Amino acid sequence: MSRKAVLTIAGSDPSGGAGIEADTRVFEALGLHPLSAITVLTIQDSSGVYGAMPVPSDHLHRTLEVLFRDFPIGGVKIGALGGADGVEAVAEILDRFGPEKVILDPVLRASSGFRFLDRKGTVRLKERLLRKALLITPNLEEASVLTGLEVKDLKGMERAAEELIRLGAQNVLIKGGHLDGPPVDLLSMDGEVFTMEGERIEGSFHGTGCTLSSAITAYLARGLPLKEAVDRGRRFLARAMEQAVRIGHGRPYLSIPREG
Ligand code: PXL
Repeated sequence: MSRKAVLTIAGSDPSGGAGIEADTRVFEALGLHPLSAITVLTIQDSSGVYGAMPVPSDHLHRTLEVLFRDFPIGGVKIGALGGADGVEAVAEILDRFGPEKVILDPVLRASSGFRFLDRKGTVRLKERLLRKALLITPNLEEASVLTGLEVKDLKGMERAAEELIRLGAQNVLIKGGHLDGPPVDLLSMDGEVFTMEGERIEGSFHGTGCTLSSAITAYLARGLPLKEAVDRGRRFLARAMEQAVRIGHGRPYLSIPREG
């Protein structure tokens, strides 16, 4: 018996909806062994994020070093990073161990508004992590902050994707969930641009970005090519949203589908 290991480098959400807690459940559901390195400890519930304590970057660095030395790692998902020092620690490890399948979800703010990465951290992320990822998965706001462009419609998404590639990104998925109208995602891959249509599922959910990026990472680790991994990841997220459940007093939580 063997099982592939995949790694999430992300923040912890004690309420079990986003971050590490979402990612590890997705990996498990898709038949992979979840490794996790926590970057920041949040305080949150189903209504919002109330605080965050970054894990000291030397601790994060040592955690990653120990995991990379022991496990063959089939894929790496990077989520919230908590600060410029954390960005640097992750970049150094990626330089040293050179994993092939790295998915970067450039989390800057929680959907409830709480800021995870300051300006310095954002600049460092652009300089040190952007080019190392096989795919980056910004939402509209993140695409706008990273490029300095207005990103409000499909045209804006196309321009932002082009700019992100110019800045060094290998492939870009801009998520259109916050568009007015149909939620179209835009994938810029190997010089081609694909628009990926989706059904609007009414409601405001917790952990959608984390679930999508970890599902894509898992499908890549299972050996699917990037485009298919993105397609399957989007379908996985849609199912998790359709089956969302209200557990706390605030927003509903996703139900992670059992099979992949
Ligand atoms: O969805 C962004 C996000 C990422 N990571 C953690 C979070 C959140 C949103 O709340 O808590 C740990």
